[in-house]
Amino acid sequence: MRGHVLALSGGVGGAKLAAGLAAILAPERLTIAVNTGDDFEHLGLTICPDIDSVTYALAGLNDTERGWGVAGETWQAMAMLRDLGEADWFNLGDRDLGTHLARSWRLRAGESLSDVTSRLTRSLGIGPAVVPMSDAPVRTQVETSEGWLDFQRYFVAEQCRPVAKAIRFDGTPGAVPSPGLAEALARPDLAAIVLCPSNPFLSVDPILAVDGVRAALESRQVPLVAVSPLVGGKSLKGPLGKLLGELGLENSNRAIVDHYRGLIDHLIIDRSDAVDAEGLRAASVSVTVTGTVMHAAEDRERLAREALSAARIELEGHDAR
Ligand code: FO1
Repeated sequence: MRGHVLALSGGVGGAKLAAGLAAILAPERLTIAVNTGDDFEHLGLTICPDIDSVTYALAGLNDTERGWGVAGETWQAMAMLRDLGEADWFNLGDRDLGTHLARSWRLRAGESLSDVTSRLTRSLGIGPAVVPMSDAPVRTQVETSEGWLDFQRYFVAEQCRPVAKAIRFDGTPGAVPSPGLAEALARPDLAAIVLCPSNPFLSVDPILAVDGVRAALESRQVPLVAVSPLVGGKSLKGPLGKLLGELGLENSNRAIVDHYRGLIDHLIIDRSDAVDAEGLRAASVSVTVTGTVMHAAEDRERLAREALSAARIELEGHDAR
């Protein structure tokens, strides 16, 4: 099948698959809608970590070792901030700061997050539409033994150490999909939806919490393929394994499928979790077992091809570059 592909993504792992999809699909065939629940205001700037992870990955600027930010980054501004006695728990690289400055002043001048994101991604030569899940602020918060923490406090300042009891997305209900996400969901030529390998609870659930998105996915007429973020029952980066335990769920793909019940048709899982496949098929989800760890561009593109093939999407002559 030809047609348009909508990818839903968080940061890091999701951004890698998004980059793989962008490498093999013609730009006009792909919309990447990104979680903004991790966004926050810091030092007067609006930081959108997942949008930036996707943007840097698609522009080939991302730091693959660290998993976030720009490769070859320098930290002079951070050193100055520290000397000035300002908050230094959230690391802002010099080049990355340029992104936050460009975004923040334009938001303050009245542009929407969609407009700003489009401007930034086009300036960096990115072809596919990268859109926020919503232009309205949605803020993920985690309830811990220390009370409700804003996402970056929990994730970066506390390094996910406090035990998580519950998660909420402040601003929902009430946040409507961004124009780009709404348009992609309503496209007559929408042919597939891909859930990138992002944390279901922290990165995908905020997208599903945006008004109408879960309902749109539930009533979809096209295949929805998810790539599991688990590798050997754990996430490569981030707190998914820990979180599953704290929420009383098992560390396996069964928990992912149960969480996405009614939403996904197909789950791509890593070879190291092959033992999960039979149980997933019994739960009426079709399964691909393959290598899901994306070290290099070839891995990202191969996994993207497998996701599209599971969704019965054909590549066309002008797709693969
Ligand atoms: N993650 C960290 O663990 N420590 C940091 O200091 C940090 C800074 C940072 C700055 C800009 C940016 O776009 C992302 C940054 N991240 C940092 C990642 C961020 O916390 C993301 O929300 C997570 O990667 C989850 O997707």
